Amino acid sequence: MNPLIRYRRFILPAALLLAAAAGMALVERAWQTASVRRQNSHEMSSCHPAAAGFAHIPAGSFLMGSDAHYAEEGPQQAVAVAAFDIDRFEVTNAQFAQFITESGYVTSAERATKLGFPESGSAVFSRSTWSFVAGADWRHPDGPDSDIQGRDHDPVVHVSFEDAQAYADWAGRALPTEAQWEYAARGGLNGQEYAWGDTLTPGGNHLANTWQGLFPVADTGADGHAGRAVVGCYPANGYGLYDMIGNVWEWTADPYFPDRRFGKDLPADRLERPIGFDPRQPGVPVGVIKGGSFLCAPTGCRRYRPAARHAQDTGLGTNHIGFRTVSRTAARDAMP
Ligand SMILES: [Ca+2]
Ligand SMILES: [Ca+2]
Repeated sequence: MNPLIRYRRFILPAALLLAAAAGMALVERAWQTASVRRQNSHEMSSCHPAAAGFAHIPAGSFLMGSDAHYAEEGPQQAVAVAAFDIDRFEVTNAQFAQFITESGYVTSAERATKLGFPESGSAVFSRSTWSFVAGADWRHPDGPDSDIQGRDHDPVVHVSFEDAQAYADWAGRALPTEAQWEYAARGGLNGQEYAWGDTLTPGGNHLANTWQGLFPVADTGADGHAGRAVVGCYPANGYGLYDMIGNVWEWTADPYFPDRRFGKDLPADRLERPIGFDPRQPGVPVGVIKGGSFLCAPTGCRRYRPAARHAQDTGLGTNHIGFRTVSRTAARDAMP
């Protein structure tokens, strides 16, 4: 048989695939360019980069979790939380820099060899994929050639659980428990899907920095930002808190278990607490992160909801995980 005839059934599909890939790349580049323009104009007009401070969260009970989405979010149950106060914003690069200057602390990413990684660095999502990038750390969020010049009010990233805990200790504060975090994120609404109600984009308005478009190929930035945003660019929730949903994921104090009730009787002292368990990465110490990030899309990760939770290697920060702190309290959440 003529080789051309033999292989022509493969040639057309291959050509179509190549054309599709090239087309996707062009679309991605065009969207990214447009997104940067939207981001710049958005940050000029509606962000609160200089804002700081705490919000008081009153004691109360709420429906924690959800039975309508991912299995690890259930069961939905009533949980009582004592009063506390919480940072209104994600911790920023400027705040973290002050901590580093005053304490001399060195982050996990900067001493990654001691944690078993081949060299210092961290996990970076870039060009549609995750990779370990040598030299990536909080000062170099996208890799060694990047920096945080002019990004004082971006949320700090590439912080491990240990780093976040060290900051909280320095500040005389604590990381929120999972229950505290979710209670605060709901902003006084009870049992609703989102931090602002039951509709993701009410009236077509985007109320958090997430991902629009085909994940992980192209983020259209329809919400005003493709990638991290300066803190405080989206409306506050009912408690006056910004970016509880989206922008960057946030560490909680709690170890991760597929069923959150496994942790309900653990001692409050974190040093006495187990390292958690995630069947998808057995043997890896895992903590609970909440809120989703700029990478959460309807087609990829629908975790831009207060009930959503995710397991994260406690030793590994990434370029989409940060944190905020709460006041110290002796009271544990009352989970049935
Ligand atoms: Ca976005
Ligand atoms: Ca957040």
